[in-house]
Amino acid sequence: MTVHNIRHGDASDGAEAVGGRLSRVDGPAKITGAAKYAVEQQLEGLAYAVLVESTIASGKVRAIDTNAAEAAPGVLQVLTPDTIISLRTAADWFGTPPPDKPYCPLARDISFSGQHVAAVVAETFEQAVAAAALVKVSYDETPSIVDLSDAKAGDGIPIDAMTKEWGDAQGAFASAPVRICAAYNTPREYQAPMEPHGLIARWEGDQLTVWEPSQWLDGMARTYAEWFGVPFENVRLVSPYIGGGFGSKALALSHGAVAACAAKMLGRPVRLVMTRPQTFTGYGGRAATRQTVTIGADRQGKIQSIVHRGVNETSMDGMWVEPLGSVTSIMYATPNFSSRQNVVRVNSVMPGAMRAPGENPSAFGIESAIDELAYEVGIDPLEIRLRNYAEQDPHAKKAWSTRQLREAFATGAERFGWARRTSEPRSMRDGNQLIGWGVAAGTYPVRRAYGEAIVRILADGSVEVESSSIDMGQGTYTILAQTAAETVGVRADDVVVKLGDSRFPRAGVTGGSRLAGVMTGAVYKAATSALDQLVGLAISDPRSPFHALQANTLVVANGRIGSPRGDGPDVSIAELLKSVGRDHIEATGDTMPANSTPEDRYKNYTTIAMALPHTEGDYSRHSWCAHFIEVRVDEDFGTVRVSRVVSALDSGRLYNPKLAESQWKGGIIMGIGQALLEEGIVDRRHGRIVNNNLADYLVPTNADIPDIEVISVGIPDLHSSVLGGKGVGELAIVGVAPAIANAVFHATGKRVRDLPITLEKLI
Ligand code: MCN
Ligand code: MOS
Repeated sequence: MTVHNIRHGDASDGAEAVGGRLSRVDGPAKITGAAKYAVEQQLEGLAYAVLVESTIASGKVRAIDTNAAEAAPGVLQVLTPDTIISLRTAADWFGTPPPDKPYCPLARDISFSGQHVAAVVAETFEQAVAAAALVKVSYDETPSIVDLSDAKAGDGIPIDAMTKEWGDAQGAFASAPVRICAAYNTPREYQAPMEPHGLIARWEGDQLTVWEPSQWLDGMARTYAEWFGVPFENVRLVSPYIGGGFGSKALALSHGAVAACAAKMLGRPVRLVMTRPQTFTGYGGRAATRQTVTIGADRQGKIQSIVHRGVNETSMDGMWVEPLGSVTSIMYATPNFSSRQNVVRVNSVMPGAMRAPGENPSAFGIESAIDELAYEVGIDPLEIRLRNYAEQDPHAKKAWSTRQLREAFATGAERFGWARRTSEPRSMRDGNQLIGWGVAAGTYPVRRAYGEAIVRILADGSVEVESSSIDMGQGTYTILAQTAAETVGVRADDVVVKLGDSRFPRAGVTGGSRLAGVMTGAVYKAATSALDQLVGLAISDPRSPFHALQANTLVVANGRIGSPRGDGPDVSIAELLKSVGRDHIEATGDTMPANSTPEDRYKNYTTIAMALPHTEGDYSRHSWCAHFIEVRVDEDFGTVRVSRVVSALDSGRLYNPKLAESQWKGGIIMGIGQALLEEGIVDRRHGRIVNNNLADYLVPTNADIPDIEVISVGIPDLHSSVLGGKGVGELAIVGVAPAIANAVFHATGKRVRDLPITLEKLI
C-alpha cells in the first residue's frame, strides 16, 4: 500500500495549532496528481467489469441473451442473475439483523430504470464496454409510478416516528388573526461528486481487499463481510483519497457486490467504474419533497401556530425518510405545533443522504413561509425572525448548548447593509435589473459519536496518527495534524496523518458533519496519553537527562522537551528517545465510555446505532447560520443571478477557520445550485433520468458564483465536542435556497415555491 506521507508546505506561525489557518496538507497531492484514487491502483491481472442496466422502470426480466457478448473479443465472463454467485443479505446501517435470505446484486424483478441486470468482465475496459452493448435483455414491462406528481402515487405511508406535536396547532391556527398557508416543492437532486463511484476488488483466499472511495470504511467492510459470509477482519477497505461524496459514498452498494463477486468467480482482481450516467442511478440523490406550511400569527407577526405536512419519495423496496419537520420544529418559538410526514413509493433507486438531508428541504419550507408572513403583516423579514426567536429548543424543551443565531443575524445584516433595504417588492433596481435582498436562517444538529486513533512518537521525533476515518475534501488530514501537533508539542510539519485504511483504528460514518468533532476528540486523547508516556519516561528513566531533576512535569514544545522553569537540560524528542533506548512511543485513544465491550466497539464503528442524540442530557445542540443574499433578475428575460452573499455562521470553535470557511462556501455554492439550477428530470414513459450527466444536470460553475463572505460568530461549545467545535460540513447549505427565493420575491414580487427557480417561473 502507498504510504500517505502527507506534509504541508506553507505553515506560517500560528497556523499549526488547533484554530490555525493551516492549508490543506493533502492539497498538493490532490492538485499535482500524486494522490492515487481508488481505481488507479495498478494490479497484476486486473480485469474490467462493465454494468448492464435495466431500460424499464417496472416489470420483470424475461430473458438475457449473452451469446454475442460471450463470443466477443477479450470477454472473460458475463454475469446475470442466473450465473452470479449467491450472497447473503447484509444488515442495514442500524445493524438490524438481516433476514436469512440470499442477496443478488443483479435484478430479475425491476423496480427502477437503471437497475443492474447484468455485467460483462473482459481483459480490457474497451472490450468490456463493447461486449456489454451486445447483451440483449428482454422485459415484461408493467406500469410505473415515475415521481411524486404521478396520479397513481397516492398519499403514501404515514411515518409516525416523524410526528412532532404540542399544544393545539389546528385550533390556534383557526383562530389566528393572520394566516399563511403555502406548498413548497423540491425536486430530485444529485450529489454529483467529481470522482464517480467505482472500485477494485481483489480476493486472496478468503481475504478481500477493496479499493473504493468511502465515507465509512468500517461500515462498508462489514457489509462486504456479511454479503460473502467471511469474518469482518477478512475484509480490508482502502480509501486514502476521495474526490467528493456529499453523502453518496457511505454505503457498500450493489455495483460493489457485483465487482467483488466477479473477482471471486474469476480469481483475478476486478475493476468496475460507473459511467457518469450510471452514478445517477447507482446511488439515489436527494429525495423530491412536497411540504405544506401553515402559520397562524398575530398582527405583530408573533407566531401562534405552525402546522406542517410533508411528503418525500422513496423507492419501491427501500425506505428513505427525509425528515422535513427538522428545522420547522426548532427554528421559531411557537406555543402550538404539528408536523407530520408521509413517504411515497415511486419507481426509482432509493434516494439517500445528500448534504444536510432533512434540514435542507425543511428550511426551504419554513424559511420561505416566515418571509411570506413578514410580507403579510408588513414587518421586515429580519425583524420577524427576531420577534419569534426561540430562546430554548421549542420541541425538546431544553436549553441550547450554544445558539449564536442572534449574533449571526446582527453581524450578517451589518456586513450586508440590510438596513438600506427598501421593503417593497420591485423597489430596488439597477437599469433593467431588478435587485432583491433576501434573508434566511439555517441549522444543523450536532451529531456525536465515538472514535479512536493511534498516535505514535517516532525515533526521529516526528509524530504519526492513524485512523480509519477519511478525508473527502473536508480537511480531516489537516485538522488531525494540528490536533496532534498542539497536544504533543511538535510542529504540524512533523506530523504524518494516515487515514483511509480499515486496518487502522476504527471510525464510524463520516456523515451528519460529525467526523471533525469525533476525531479531534480521539486524537486529542491518544496524543495526550502519548505525551504522558514521553514525559513519564523523561522523568523516571535513569538514562534520561531529566532524571536527576526531580521534576514532576516537563514541557514539550516545538519538538523539544525541557523543564517548565526553563533551567536544566533542553533536548529534542529524538535525543530523549535515543537516550532512554526507545524507538517509539505509541498510544491508542478513544472516546468510548470506559466500560465498553468489544461488541459495543464493533457496533459503534460499523453501524449508526450508537450515535448520541443531539438532545441528550440537559442541552439541545445545533450549529446555526444566517444568509443574506442579493439577486439580480433581468426584467426582460427572467434570468436570476446571485450577485452577493454574506453569511454569518455559528459552528462553535473552529479547528481550522480557513478550512471551515471553505466548507461553508462550498455549502453555499451547492445551495445556489439547488436554488437556481439543479433538478433531476424523469422521462414519463420509462421512468428514466433524462439529464443524467453534468452537461444537462446543471451544477454551478465559477461564472455563477459571486464573492461569498462568510463570518464565524461561534463560541466554544464543550457540550458538543471535546475541543468545543460544532458541525461545519453541512450547515451552510441549509437556508441558502429560501434566502434566494425570498430575494427573488423582493426583486420581482413573484413567490416561487417550487425549486429550482428557473426563468419560465418568473416570466
Ligand atoms: N471544521 C472546523 N471546525 C469545526 C468543525 C469542522 O474547522 N468546528 C472543518 C474541518 O476542516 C473539518 C471540516 O470542517 O474537516 C468538516 O467537519 P465536519 O463538519 O465534522 O464534517 P465531516 O468531517 O463529518 O464531513 C462530512 C460533511 C458531510 S456530512 C458532507 S455531506 C460533506 C461535507 O462534509 N461532503 C463533502 N463537506 C464536504 N466537502 C468536500 N470537499 N466534499 C464532500 O463530499
Ligand atoms: Mo453527509 S449527506 O451526512 O454524508
